[in-house]
Amino acid sequence: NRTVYLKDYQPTDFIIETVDLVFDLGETMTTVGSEIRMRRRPGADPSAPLVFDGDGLALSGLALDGKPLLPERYDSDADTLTVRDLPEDGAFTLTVKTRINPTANSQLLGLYRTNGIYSTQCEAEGFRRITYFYDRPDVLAVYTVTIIADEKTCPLLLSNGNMVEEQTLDDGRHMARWHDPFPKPSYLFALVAGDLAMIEDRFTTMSGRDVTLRVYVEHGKAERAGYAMDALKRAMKWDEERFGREYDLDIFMIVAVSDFNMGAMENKGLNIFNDRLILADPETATDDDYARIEAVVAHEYFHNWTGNRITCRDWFQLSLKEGLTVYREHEFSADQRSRPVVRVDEVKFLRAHQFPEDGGPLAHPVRPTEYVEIDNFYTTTVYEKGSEVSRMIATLLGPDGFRQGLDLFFERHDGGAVTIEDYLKCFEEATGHDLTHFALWYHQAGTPVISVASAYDEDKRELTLTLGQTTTPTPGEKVKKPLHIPLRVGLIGPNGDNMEPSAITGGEHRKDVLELTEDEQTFVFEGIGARPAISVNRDFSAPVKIRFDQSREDRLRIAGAETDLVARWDTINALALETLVKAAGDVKAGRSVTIDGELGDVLIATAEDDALEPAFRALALTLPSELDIGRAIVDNVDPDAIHTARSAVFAAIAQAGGDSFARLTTAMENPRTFSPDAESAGRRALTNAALALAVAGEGDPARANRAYGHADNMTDMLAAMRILAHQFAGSAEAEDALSDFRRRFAGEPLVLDKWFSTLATVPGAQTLERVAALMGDDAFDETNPNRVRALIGAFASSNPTGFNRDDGAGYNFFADFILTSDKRNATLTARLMTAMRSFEALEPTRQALARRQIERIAAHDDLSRNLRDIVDRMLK
Ligand code: B3K
Ligand code: ZN
Repeated sequence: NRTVYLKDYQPTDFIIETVDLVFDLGETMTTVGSEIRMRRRPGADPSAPLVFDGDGLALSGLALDGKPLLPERYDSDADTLTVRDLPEDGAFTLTVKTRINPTANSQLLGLYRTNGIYSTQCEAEGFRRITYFYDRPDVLAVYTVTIIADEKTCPLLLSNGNMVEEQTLDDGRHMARWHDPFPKPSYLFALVAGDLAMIEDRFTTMSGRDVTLRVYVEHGKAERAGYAMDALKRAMKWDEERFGREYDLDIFMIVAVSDFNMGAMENKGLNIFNDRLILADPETATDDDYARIEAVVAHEYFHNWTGNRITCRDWFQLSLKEGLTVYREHEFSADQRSRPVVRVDEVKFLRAHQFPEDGGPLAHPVRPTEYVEIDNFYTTTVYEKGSEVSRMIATLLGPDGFRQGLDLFFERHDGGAVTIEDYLKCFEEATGHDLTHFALWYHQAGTPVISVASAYDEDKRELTLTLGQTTTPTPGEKVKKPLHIPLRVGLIGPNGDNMEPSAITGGEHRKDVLELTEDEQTFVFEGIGARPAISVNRDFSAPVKIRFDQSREDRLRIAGAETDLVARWDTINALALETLVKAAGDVKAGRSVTIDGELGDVLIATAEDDALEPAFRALALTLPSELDIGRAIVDNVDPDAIHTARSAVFAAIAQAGGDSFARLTTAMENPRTFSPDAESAGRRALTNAALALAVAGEGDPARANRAYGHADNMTDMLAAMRILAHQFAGSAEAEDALSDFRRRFAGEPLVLDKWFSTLATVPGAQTLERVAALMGDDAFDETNPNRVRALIGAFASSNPTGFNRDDGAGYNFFADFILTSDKRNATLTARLMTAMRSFEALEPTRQALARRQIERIAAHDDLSRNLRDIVDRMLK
């Protein structure tokens, strides 16, 4: 297997100026003609051959300046095209012809045809499955694309940029020509052809330019595209106001397709989306779906500047566009919704996905230095940790400093393919800050652990905080250095007020943000009249773990009074987690589970506090999941003990707050007509969190059953069904709701994904048989990534007791699936496989069974490069 190293980066020997592509679309045979205007790079070796990338291609024609090339001038195989004796200087045109089969393309990478729609996915290395090319992000060219297809089945012919010509041809065919004036790398190329419905709107940019906006969806689904369109317009406006970024073409298009490997793709002027991230109406989409659609539509739009106008020099710089764009997306969501609630969701996501990645066999820096398969590096580390790194820059520089640095970045690098260093330099030059030490966040993997010790001196009115930092070794990186960490700290006085120190000494700080730079540092807060409760990492200012042996009394003060709601939630959550971890230990040791009353009191008081927004109260009322508990236990994890313990704690809290929870299930008034706004969503979230507890306290599904029957929107309906299915598994009520749901949404694959996931995550050993049987359900389709993730993905990654059955049957089933799926769709399969990346945290019996199955997969010598890379790293 090839390994690609950052240190080997070399610019290409040739520069491409323009690319003229002609697609003659046929279901099983599409011909692709590519006319490339290029020249040798000044200073390049005058005898160097041209070496283009391919992937599974066959060359069907090759010409230089219009004349066919003699066989001795070139070599081609599936993966490479080499052309020799090209002009030393001066421009020339190379014409390359290939034939591809879009229908047979089950990898969903390159040009593929599913459901009658031709569409493309080229990032990262899909363009080379269409034609031979310099398929790398630092080769920017101006594209003209001609599409020829049958007019009846493909009335719609789309590509990047603006349409410049349209013509009817003979034999029922027609053509359209698109021109994109902005030079771009091949990974941003896109083509869509087929028959789709469309909604249209307009946007006037801040400089007064009129832009046409279109969202294309399957026929019959146009009414479900309105929310995505609305989110797009809000994102366009926000990016102008917040970052001064204006859209640059006359048209912006989004196409929703049903077979898509990931969420969405930011192709220039023609974003292609997984339809689950576009389609929404109250009957079929949950509040979470709406929030996700808003975020991803914005994310892909924001890429127009961070990614497209300025792109990456090479794929090691992926976080340059992804981390920054996630940060922009997060800020957008925070401005559109409740900032603290959005932030808590980000923290939960980071802890559930990025921390385990960073602490396991697949750990890598935000900017890796080597890869075997770049597809496997679209990770939560590159995306979400990368976003946290940009957020920390904003924290260290302040909002104005961040904006100045970003303005300089846009001004200096527009039209460029750049590196993380280029990005950091802009902040340094714009603000005078030195980010040399800070840059280590990009290069060192692992989650830092911050230890906190405090001492209060009443006579001196001083609080001393001693802060240490360590990062545990990660694969290939034994020695860790201290990072530059911005840590926001709050002091909460005896009456719950924020205490302001008269001075902070002992190290750099920017207002309440301490700047840790060494292994250990001591900060002194002066002018503190009483011993405060210390709230560390407010707003989750740094993506770190905190070890602070704080008194229960202080934590209860924070849980009840902290004005930074992120830190307040964090403390409430930590109190619950501590109880749950202890309970799991009790179960494992054969002791009975006891819970202290204080936890219940805190949860109930928070849930009932009308001064807090409902969405926050719902977050507080949601106990850490079984997976969260497992991660907190760290090793020797026994999923069954955790399940028993969590159920017992849940039941005890449900008993303690029975009246409150029952009252809260009806207390939130919702307007008669459904609105997906964040506030209404928050009320539904609180109602449903309370419902889960209320029925647990009552030990009777009746209340959930009624809620299911009365639900007039998908959020409430799904919540009720999940409560029935998970808390009353096997009951007549649960089975009735499940079969009602299956029947009601028989023609709605995206809604049935929620049904598959609900069933796949029912706790307990028996779920495996159900999952296996569901693979035979008419609605299941193993070629569709959404179905696979909804059933198999949910089972493997979100059902700890079902998947980790103590007889290993879950792993065996999964490994069988992985081996067949790998032949079909390697990207999807490698991603699924990461569900097992933390197997070494399991107790010894399960760990051995899991390892045996991973080894069984690894023993096959015909694995895709994607899967090979993942299993090899997992077993290293
Ligand atoms: N840039 C794409 C992701 C491409 C993944 C390729 N394996 C979507 C996004 O991050 O916006
Ligand atoms: Zn992105």
